[in-house]
Amino acid sequence: MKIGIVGDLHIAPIPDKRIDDYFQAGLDKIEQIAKYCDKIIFLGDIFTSARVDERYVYSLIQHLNFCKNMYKVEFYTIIGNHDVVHEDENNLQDSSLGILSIAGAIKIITPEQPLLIDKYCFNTIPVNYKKAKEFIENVNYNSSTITEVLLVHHEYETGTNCFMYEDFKNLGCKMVFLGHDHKPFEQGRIIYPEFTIYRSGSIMRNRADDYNFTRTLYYPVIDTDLKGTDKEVHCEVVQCKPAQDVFKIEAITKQNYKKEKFVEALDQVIDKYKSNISTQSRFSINTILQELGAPEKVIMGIRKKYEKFNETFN
Ligand SMILES: [Mn+2]
Repeated sequence: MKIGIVGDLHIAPIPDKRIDDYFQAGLDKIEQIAKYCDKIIFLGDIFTSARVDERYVYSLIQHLNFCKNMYKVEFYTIIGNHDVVHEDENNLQDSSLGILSIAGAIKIITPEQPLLIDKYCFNTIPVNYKKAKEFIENVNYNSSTITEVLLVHHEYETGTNCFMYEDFKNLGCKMVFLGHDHKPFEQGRIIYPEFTIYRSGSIMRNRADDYNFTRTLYYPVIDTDLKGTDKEVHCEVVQCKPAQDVFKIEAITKQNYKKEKFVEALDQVIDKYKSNISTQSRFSINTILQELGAPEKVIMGIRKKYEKFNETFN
């Protein structure tokens, strides 16, 4: 049996940087995945807000039911921060995701109701960071017969309110799948002695961020027939249009231009600072960029470039 674990769908409203039919693109991707998998588990943020236009909700219900009938697939999800008001699972009944669930189109996995498929147990933690942090302090999934899988809709080792390796290492789960952050891990996963953590990113490109112009969309699949082998989890590519066919041309050129502009300015400033002995002691690329008014995204991009070549960025 193949279980696809799919990153944020983020249905509606249509992002202003897109020129194609974003909603239809989402439906097409669901169908592609449904053709391949027996079960599909979403990692939260099915919707971009707790209440979206009901036309999207009903079309999505129809489409999920169509896929269920056509491809004999089942849909599940955990709850994402965008799916409920105030990051509170108790508000599910007033949300678009709640309607999806009541309509029977999708089943919701909660900490109280984990999902058991074959010899795999899919657990999750609360969507609110503080509650989630308290929750995992009292959890131990250790089991010798069942593979415990944790589905998480939170930041990991980056940003504020993020989880760290230490938070998960003693939980007794073998795999952790992350939603929320739309940007995938560079290699898709990080392997630790205790568990492997996966982040494949959103299957949608709803923001005109640099990485969305170049990346391949994919999702991890657990093949339960290959349990215990090194092929137990593999990745499947999601076919989609090239970036230039879905994003406004300004979105693409603006991003490239912005980055080039700052890299160029930075080079000039570094040259200047380097030849000036009196300023060398307070030389900081980060500070220079801040002074130039570089946006956080650009700073991050440059920082990554430095780190890629093992150079210090401070
Ligand atoms: Mn989210």
